[in-house]
Amino acid sequence: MIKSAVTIALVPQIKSGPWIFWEDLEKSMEKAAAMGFDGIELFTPSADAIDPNQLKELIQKYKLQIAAVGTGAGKVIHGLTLTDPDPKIRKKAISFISEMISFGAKFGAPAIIGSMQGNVLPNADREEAFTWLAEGLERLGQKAKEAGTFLIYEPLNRYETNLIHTLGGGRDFIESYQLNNVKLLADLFHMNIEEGSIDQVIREHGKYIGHIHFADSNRKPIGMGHTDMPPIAKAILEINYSGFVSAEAFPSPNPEAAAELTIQAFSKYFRNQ
Ligand code: LER
Ligand code: MN
Repeated sequence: MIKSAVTIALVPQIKSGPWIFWEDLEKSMEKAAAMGFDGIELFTPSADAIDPNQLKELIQKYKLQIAAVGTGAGKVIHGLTLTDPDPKIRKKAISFISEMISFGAKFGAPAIIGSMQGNVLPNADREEAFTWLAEGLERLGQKAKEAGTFLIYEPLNRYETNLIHTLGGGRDFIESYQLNNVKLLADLFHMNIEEGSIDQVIREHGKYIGHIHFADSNRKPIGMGHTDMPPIAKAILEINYSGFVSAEAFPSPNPEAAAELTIQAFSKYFRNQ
């Protein structure tokens, strides 16, 4: 069954970003649980920012799952990416993400590689950057496997990376480098910018999709933009997707209302069929 999730960001440096809840962890979890979400997606400054025992108690208390953990703080706070030309930085990026994988795996949650993929720098060799990315994803996919989970790679829109923008590009990359244990993230906001037909692309890449970011065309909660959601929801159901549909959207008009709009949209499209 498809599961609902809402994002909680605990990284002050990304405060203007597309995350629904910003206040302290427990208050956000209490609200998410009261609204009926199945899980939360967490963005933390590092793998040791939250005491795992405390988080274990909270997820039991509020009956929430951890849908996924974001790794973007590695770039925002420490300037790390998997495609930095400096091997020492790439190594640090791999260690940062490895620790996030171990942290998430304690809760059965996969880690997401979004902005940590980086960019090909001007005048740099594009093939070399793809090789570094593939090396990183292969090692981290292996690490996730050992930890009992999988790794999520997220194609981002052209304004955030110059590497891979579409699910098709992600699939070709996984296939050509024969990456193991790496799934794709279908972020409906990025897809709205980069894909032709979102529902068709979802149908074509069903077996590759491991996580979904749920946001409208303007990155506000579903229903606040012009994305034509019914055919997209139909495609998600048709591929028998059983992961999380997670609200990575701006807290517009405010976190509580954004979460409410999200859970209503989620119920409309995925529960009351
Ligand atoms: C960034 O735009 C994004 O979609 C995140 O999920 C990646 O860190
Ligand atoms: Mn995303």
